[in-house]
Amino acid sequence: MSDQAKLRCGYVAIVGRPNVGKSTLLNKILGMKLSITSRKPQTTRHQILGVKTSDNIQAVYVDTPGIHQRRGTAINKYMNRAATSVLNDVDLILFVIQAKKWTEEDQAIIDKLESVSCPVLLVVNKVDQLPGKDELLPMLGELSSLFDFAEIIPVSALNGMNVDVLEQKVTQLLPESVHFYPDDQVTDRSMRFLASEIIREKLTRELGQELPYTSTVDIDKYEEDEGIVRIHATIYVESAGQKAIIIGKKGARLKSIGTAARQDISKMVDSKVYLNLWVKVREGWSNDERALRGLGYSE
Ligand SMILES: Nc1nc2c(ncn2[C@@H]2O[C@H](COP(=O)(O)OP(=O)(O)OP(=O)(O)O)[C@@H](O)[C@H]2O)c(=O)[nH]1
Ligand SMILES: [Mg+2]
Repeated sequence: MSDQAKLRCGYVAIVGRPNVGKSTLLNKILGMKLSITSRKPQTTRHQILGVKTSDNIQAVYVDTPGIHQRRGTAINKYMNRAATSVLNDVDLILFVIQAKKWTEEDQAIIDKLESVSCPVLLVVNKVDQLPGKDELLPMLGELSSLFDFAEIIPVSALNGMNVDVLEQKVTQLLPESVHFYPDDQVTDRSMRFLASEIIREKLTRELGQELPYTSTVDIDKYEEDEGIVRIHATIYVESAGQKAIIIGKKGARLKSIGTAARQDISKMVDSKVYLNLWVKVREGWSNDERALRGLGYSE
């Protein structure tokens, strides 16, 4: 077998504080929308695998929830665990930060990286937001003194700038290995799970700042019939007030969340979709370990 034909495969964790663009980056690399994104921090709540296979090379990316320092609730702890547990289990780490916005939360992640043994690439995202290019070089210089990064790569996950350069670097750092997934597989997640995520994205986007991390989506029924997918889903909130906000005047808000979700799910499954959404109150679910497990938050 020639050198060129050798198989390479490895796990690549995408980590960073909330809202720096980790999921946007994964979607750009895959060329499709797999992981949900929003302007609000703490959008991603679970690990999600995105598999990219090009000829003899397979990169298995792991999108993770933003590592944060908000204290307390069970769901916040679950999200931090989901993000940090990958650090010692992967072949390569992409540590994503936002250009010109270094925070204590970024520093806390550097401290965690000190104990990992795989290479770490620093991905400086959102460089499209920098007013001038001359800011870039001094900034990269400063960042290089923080940690022994394998490389520092400025990108824009949103418009794709330099993402190909990042992918080339990833490829070089992947170990020789057989492929872990069939070459046409894109994720380890079921359509049922991805449908619940799409509904949660629409909910997050529709509600903006009004509803912090107190809603979740549970799929009650997911049935594929001839030519149509029928989904019954429940949105759980923590109070009657939150329920009223989501339903909106004469049900208008819930309807628009449902319509947007149905369109995206339909695109994903490439079929007609019937979507029935309910909103229910389940007090304290986000701080109740048992309730969390029942709602799909378990390792
Ligand atoms: N201008 C600009 N905006 C970006 C870029 N990448 C991501 N964003 C925006 O930043 C926001 C957060 O993006 P996400 O991909 O959801 O961020 P995340 O790191 O996955 O966030 P969590 O899942 O909450 O940890 C969204 O509004 C994105 O559109 C970029 O390169 N440039
Ligand atoms: Mg995310």
